[in-house]
Amino acid sequence: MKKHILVIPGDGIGPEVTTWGKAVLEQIGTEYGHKFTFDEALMGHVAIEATGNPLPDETLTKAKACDAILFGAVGHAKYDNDPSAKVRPEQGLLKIRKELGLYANLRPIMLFDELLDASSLKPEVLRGTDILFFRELTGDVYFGEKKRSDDRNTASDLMIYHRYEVERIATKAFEAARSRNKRLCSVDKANVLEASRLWREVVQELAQQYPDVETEHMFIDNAAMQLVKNPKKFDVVLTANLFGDILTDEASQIAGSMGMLASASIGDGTGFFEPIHGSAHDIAGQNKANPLASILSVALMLEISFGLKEEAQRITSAIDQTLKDGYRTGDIADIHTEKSKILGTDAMGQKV
Ligand code: GGG
Repeated sequence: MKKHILVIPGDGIGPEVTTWGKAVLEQIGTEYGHKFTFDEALMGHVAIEATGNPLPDETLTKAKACDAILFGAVGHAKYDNDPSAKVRPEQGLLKIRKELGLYANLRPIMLFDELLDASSLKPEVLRGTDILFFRELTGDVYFGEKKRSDDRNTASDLMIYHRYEVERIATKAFEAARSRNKRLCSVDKANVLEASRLWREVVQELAQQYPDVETEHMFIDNAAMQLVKNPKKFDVVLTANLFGDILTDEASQIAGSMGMLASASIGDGTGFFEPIHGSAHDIAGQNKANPLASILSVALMLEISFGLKEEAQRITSAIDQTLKDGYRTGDIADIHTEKSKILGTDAMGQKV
């Protein structure tokens, strides 16, 4: 198989972790006889510094022409301390999602047995958890109109959803539920928000077409609580952009660390694969970041975009073995980890 992959390392720890995602792709290419070619492009703070634009035209052109995208992270502490900044790294990420029609963000909460102790939750609560989140990605307050009053003392972000936006992601989630354990939980705030009432209405209508799928509706506040109380309760979780962003960061603690969660953004065309973690500037350039989420993102790319299931499985098995051998990055190490087996980004990538 021949595929052309665009690597967008981005900011902070993005370049360090995507190096290892790319290296694993190259290794898979060698082992299985696939020809993967690569190009690189700028996005986020590095792109602002180089061109003034968080998503340069050149990056978008390359993104539209490739077979899949491996992305790292965007963000910089500088903007966190300057909330009035007009141009921000995250705008690049939001724009590329919109431009590529990447409306469905799949976030699997995959548990490696070896990491049960790395979580702050009890192993007996965690064991057997396997959740697939569908986070809507191109609507909600992220894209609704933003306003600030002339005196700067009042601000609003419009939470907006259209029927077609809910329908298309809900369809993907129902199809996934059908191929898994036939359970879907749609998370909203329909007791308060009109956008959530539309969300629930559309999901309820669509559920009629999937009588084999047990459909449940849950308020976001309850879902956030249930997720840590009894994560096994969930199988496919369908939710909006903002709720999904927050809920999956919470869910990363089930897997042991943000450094363990990969994601696939899909929609009308090219797939976009990235760890759920951000740019983590506090540890950037220190060889401390966990590369496993980037490597797992590559496994998702192989399976979802290229249909290479065996190759994807080969990657998860390699990670499983590395963890069984006792190797950990700092974020997933615990009191049982031998000091000599706590590795930096590069050594961990090399082991896998
Ligand atoms: N790799 C994920 C990343 O870079 N996250 C930073 C960010 O801006 N996230 C916003 C979002 O995912 O909606």
